[in-house]
Amino acid sequence: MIQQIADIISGAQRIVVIQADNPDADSLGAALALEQILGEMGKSVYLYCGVETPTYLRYLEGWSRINQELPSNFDASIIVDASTMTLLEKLEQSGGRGWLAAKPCIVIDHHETTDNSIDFANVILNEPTKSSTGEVIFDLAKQLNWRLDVASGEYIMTCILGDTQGLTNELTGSRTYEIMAELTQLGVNRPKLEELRRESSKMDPRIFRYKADLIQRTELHSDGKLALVTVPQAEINEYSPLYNPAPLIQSDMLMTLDVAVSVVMKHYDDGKILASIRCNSSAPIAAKIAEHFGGGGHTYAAGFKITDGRPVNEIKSECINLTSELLDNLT
Ligand SMILES: [Mn+2]
Repeated sequence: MIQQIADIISGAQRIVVIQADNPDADSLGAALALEQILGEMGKSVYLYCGVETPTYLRYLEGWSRINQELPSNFDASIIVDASTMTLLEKLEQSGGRGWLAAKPCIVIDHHETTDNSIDFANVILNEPTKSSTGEVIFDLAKQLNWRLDVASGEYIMTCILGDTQGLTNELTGSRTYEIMAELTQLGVNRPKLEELRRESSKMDPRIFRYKADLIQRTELHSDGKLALVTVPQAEINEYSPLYNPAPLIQSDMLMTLDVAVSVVMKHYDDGKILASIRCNSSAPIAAKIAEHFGGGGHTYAAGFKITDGRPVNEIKSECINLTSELLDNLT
């Protein structure tokens, strides 16, 4: 498989690197690392992603070189951080699938599940034991004697830190630490990368004050286990363009002693209500709450939408009662 990858790369001059429709630090870092590595080898590399790069990732120099359309002419493609066509809907819609299938295609990934797999790929290098696509690329580079420099090393470290949430989650393996050490030896400066990321995620002073407001207004119910706040249309208008109110407050809610469930309810003038639910590991009930209101999601993160015109206070009381009941049933 490694040899096949080497052959495809050496036989190609113009290479397209493709990110799926859910760009994150790993897929972006992987794409930029490949651009750097292959560029150093004298290849021309074209970066593609069907959706716009989220603003929180734009601290990575290079995001602006990503195109939302495939080039008319290329010799081979590399899809990073995805092994399923389900995540390549934009490409499918634009008819890009046929273009890719006509040329050699390599998939580099680390995801366990592969339903609806990319059947036209010539090589699928998918290693679920690795923390990130960046880690797969690092090991691939070692095997193929691809030269890594500080720039590609920084992108690979960004991949690893992104998917492992700063080396804190279970994706972090012993190899991950070894690679972090090797990248550090190469000259990659982790504190510098952290500072760049922090700088770009700083909040507007208006948001800082608004956060205090939300904290003041947060109600604690169910013996302090449920934290809930409602956000009216006027605040959505004023603050949502700067920062989404739910992520602004929900991790702080869950870091409050006894709080196990946090709910942020946005209510609009036209009667629509959008709720975001997050839970701690002690209360795996987010999906159950959401499903009661016709929504859905995961055990610890879910949401629902009400459009039948029922007033927010009614939905709120129902949510408080239901959550109390579900919490009681846990014990
Ligand atoms: Mn990944």
